[in-house]
Formats: sequence, structure tokens, C-alpha cells
Amino acid sequence: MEHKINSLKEKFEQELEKIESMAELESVRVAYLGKKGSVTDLLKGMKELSNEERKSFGAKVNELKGIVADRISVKTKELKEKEIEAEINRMPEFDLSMPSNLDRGSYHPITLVQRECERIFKSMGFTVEDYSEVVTDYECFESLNIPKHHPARDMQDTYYLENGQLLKSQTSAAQNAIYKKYRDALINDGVPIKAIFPGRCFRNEATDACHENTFFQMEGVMVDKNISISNLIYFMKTMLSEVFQKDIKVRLRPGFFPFVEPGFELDISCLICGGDGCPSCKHSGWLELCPCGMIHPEVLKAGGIDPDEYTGFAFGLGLTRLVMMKYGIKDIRDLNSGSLKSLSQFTDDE
Ligand code: FA5
Repeated sequence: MEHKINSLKEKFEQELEKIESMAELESVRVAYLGKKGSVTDLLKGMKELSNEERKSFGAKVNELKGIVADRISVKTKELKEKEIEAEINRMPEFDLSMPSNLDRGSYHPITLVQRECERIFKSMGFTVEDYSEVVTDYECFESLNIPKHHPARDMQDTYYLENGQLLKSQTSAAQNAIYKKYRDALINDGVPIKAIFPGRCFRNEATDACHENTFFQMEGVMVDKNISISNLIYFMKTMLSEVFQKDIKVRLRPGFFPFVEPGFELDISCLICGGDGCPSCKHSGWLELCPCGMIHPEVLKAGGIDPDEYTGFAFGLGLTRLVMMKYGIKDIRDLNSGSLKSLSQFTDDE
């Protein structure tokens, strides 16, 4: 009996040696370990043996079974590695002469206009700040003179996380941090705070041609001694004439925001309909573009700045709407559509 086991083992080793494919390996596996395989047959033949013989023979057949299974799994690994290597060798060589710009991507129009605004403000001495999209209630509301249960919160319903944080509904959420970042330089060295901070905002509201639930704003603040509304108007006018490269009809009207006093709405005449009224401007001929005002004393105080000594202005430019006006995009939702065909037409040569 033992002789049977040894010669089966020898035969298996010889067959395994010659195997070159997974299919061959599978048929050898079936031939030895399958229901009707040689090793299984040995086990079946044990019923003719005495109890004593059965015990030692059984152990040896099981040992053989283990060896065959192990060898097959090692061979499987070897064959798979060979297959991968062959696949790699079949791949075409990397073609260095291939042009790299075949499927060149393009900048999103919002990125283009944001960069343009950044360039304009940098040239006027503003720093460009980056800020988180997930903020605290304090940053987005409390530090901006909007305590809990203040009705102004109703205008900016947003998305709350389980930990109490929220997706910022306005770039004004960064104001407090910016004041704290630069107040020492302002107070000790007399360096004015001049910063812009573009960013994505979120609002839980119905969408239409001029409202999205995800859109971009660009906040700007300037704080120093003797800053007045004239400074605010100067910077707004400069920015708009540079962005549009032509005269734009604007109007300034009173607007209420708890973090500015006085506050204004800066509207521009709709460039889609020329001011006649269309869905993009809610048929009014005007588009709310850049609310602004003089920073409220409470907001300066929360930022560690003495409002009796310093004043400042703040504005919250609707960057996405500015893009619509600049490129004549009638529906704001097209900007988030992901349609490469329509978005790529604005690419410049950057
Ligand atoms: C604000 O968000 C204030 N934080 C702006 C501000 C900053 C005022 C500093 C004073 C001082 P408002 O909710 O109006 O304000 O939004 C500002 C601009 O963002 C709007 O004029 C509009 O251009 C744009 N905007 C607001 N909501 C949407 C929306 N759902 N979709 C697209 N653009 C929007």
C-alpha cells in the first residue's frame, strides 16, 4: 500500500513539472483531488484494510493529499505571475513622441474669473486667503453679529453635519479668523488689513436660473484708521471695470446684513437682457451682485479690533453670478453641469 502512495506522489511530481497553463493545472487537480481522483480513490480503497492498517494508511494518504494541494497552490501562484509578466511584455512601449495635449482639459470659467479678480486685488495690495468649507456656527453666524434665533439666519439655511459644524453659507464666515490673523500687524505696526477670500458656499434652497445650492463668492475686507464708504466704492468700481473691460451700469441701494452698518446692495444692470428683464435677473433688469457695507463695530470687536479706533469695509461678491454676466451664461446651473463641451469654450491660453 505504501508503495502505491509513493508511486502516486512521484507521478504527480512529474506531471506537475510539465504544466504550463492554468487549464492544465486544473485538470491535474481534478485527476488527483477530484471526486474520482487518484488520491480520493486511495481513501475509498481503505475499507478493505484492517483497523490497524487503516489508521496508518489513512494518515499517509491525508499527508499526500496535503502535499498535492500545497504544490498546486504554489504552482497556481507561479503561473499567475508568469501571466502578468507576459501581459506586461505584450504592452506597447511608452511613446515619447506622442503629443501631450491631445485631450487637454480646460479651466472652469469660475476659476478663470476668480483668478482674474485675485490678480486685480493683489495689484491693489490685497492678500488672497484660503478658508475651510466646513465651519462652526460661531464663524458663520455668531461672530458676524447673528446670534442664535436671529431672523437673518432664515436667509441662509445650509447643510449641518452631525457634529454641529456646517457647510459655510457665505464667505463672510472667514472674516473673524482674518481679523485675528492680521490684527497684531494692524495694531502694532499700522499695517492695514486688506484681504480677499474666494470660496465655495452652500445653501439649502430651491434652484432657478440665478440660484444654485452650491456657488462661489469672493469676500473682501479692508480695515484701517479712517476707512470710509468712498474707499469701498472706489474698490468696487475698479474691480468691475477691470473684470468687464467696459462701463457697467451699477446701482447702490440700502441692504440689511447684521455684520455691516450701513449696508448696501450693489446691483449691476443685467448683461444678458441689457436691462429689459429676463429669467436670469428675475425679470427685474438688475442682478444682485455684491452686497457690501461698513463693518459693524460688534464684528470688529469679535475679531479683537477696537471699533473706536479702526473702521473698515467688507463686500461679498457673487462670483458665480459675475461669471454669468461676464460670459453671458443664461442659467447658473449650467456652470455645475459638468458639460465639458459647453464649459471648455471659455478656456484661455493659460
Ligand atoms: C451674503 O452672503 C453676505 N455675506 C455678503 C456680504 C459680505 C454683505 C460682506 C456685506 C458685507 P447674500 O446672501 O446676498 O449676502 O449673497 C451675496 C451674493 O452671493 C449675492 O448677491 C449673489 O450674487 C450671490 N448668491 C447668494 N445666494 C446665491 C445662490 N443661491 N446662488 C448663486 N449666487 C448666490
